[in-house]
Amino acid sequence: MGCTGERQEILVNRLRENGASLIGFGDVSVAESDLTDNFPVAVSLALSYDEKVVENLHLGEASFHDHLQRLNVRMEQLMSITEDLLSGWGYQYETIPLNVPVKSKEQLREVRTFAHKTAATCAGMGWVGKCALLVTPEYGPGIKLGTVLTDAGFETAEPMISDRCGECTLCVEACPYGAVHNVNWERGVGREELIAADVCNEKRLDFVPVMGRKHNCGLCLQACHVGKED
Ligand code: B12
Repeated sequence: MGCTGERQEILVNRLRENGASLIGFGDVSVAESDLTDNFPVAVSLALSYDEKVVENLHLGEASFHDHLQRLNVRMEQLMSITEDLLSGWGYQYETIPLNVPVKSKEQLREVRTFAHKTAATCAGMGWVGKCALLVTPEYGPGIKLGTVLTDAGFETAEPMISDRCGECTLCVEACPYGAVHNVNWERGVGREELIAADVCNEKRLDFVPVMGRKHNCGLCLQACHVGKED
C-alpha cells in the first residue's frame, strides 16, 4: 500500500502521535559492516528527558534512574510501532538494544553493539559532543536514543559530520573524575579520544555494592547548555 515516500510519512506521523521527540532517517551504509550492508537505512528516534529531572539529578539520582527506566518503556513502544509498520510493508529490519549491560572493564572493551549515536549523526539529528554523547540543537544531550535499521528505501537526511561545541568546556569541568578530554568530534574521532570510558564506567560501578545497580551520574549532560533557554 502506497509508495516509499508515503510510507515514510505514515511512519513519522505514527511516531509523532506516540510521543517521539525527534525522528530522523540516516544513510548508515557508510559505517561499513555486515549489519549496515543489509540494513543501510537507520530510523533514529529520540525521547527528551524531563528538564526538571535533569536539573536536579545531582540531588535526586533515584528520580533520574526512574525517569530513564520509564523512557526505556516508551522507547520500546516506539521501536515496536516502527517494527510493526516495516514488517507490514514487507521490509526487513534489525532493532538495536537500548542499552547493553557493562559490568566490568572487560565487558566495556567487548561491547559490539551498533551505536545509536552513529544512527543519529547520519540522520542529521545532532553531533557527538565533547562529552561523547549525542547533542541535539533542540534538547542538548538530554535524550534517550533508539534505532531500528532497515532495508526500506526511505529518504535520508544530510548527516552531521562535525560538532558545534566550539570552545565550550562545561562538560569537561563538570566531570568530577576528569574523564572528559576536551576534544572536538568529527566523523572518524573515536570514543576513547573523547572520554575515558573505563573511568566513567568504574566510577558508576563503585555504587553497585551500595545501590545494587550502577549510579546514573549524568553530570556531563546536566552541564551542557545546548537546547536550554538563556
Ligand atoms: C557502552 C555504553 C556506555 C559506556 C561507554 C560510554 C560511551 N560514550 O560509549 C559507559 C558505561 C561509560 C556509558 C556511560 C554513559 N552512558 Co552509555 N551507552 C553505552 C552503549 C550501551 C554502547 C555505546 C558503545 O560502546 N558504542 C560503540 C562505540 C564505538 O560507539 P560510541 O562510543 O557509542 O559512539 C561513537 C560512534 O557513534 C561514532 N560515530 C558517530 N557518528 C558516526 C558516523 C559514522 C558513519 C561512524 C562510522 C561512526 C560515528 O562517534 C562516537 C564517538 O566516537 C550505548 C547504547 C548504544 N547501543 O549506543 C549507551 C549510550 C551511549 N549511553 C547513554 C547514556 C545516557 C550514558 C550515561 C549518561 C549514563 C548515565 N546515566 O550516567 C553515561 C555518559 C557517559 C558519556 N559521557 O559518554 C545514551 C546516550 C544518549 C546520548 N544523548 O547520546 C546511550 C545511547 C543509551 C541510549 N539508548 O540512549 N555508556
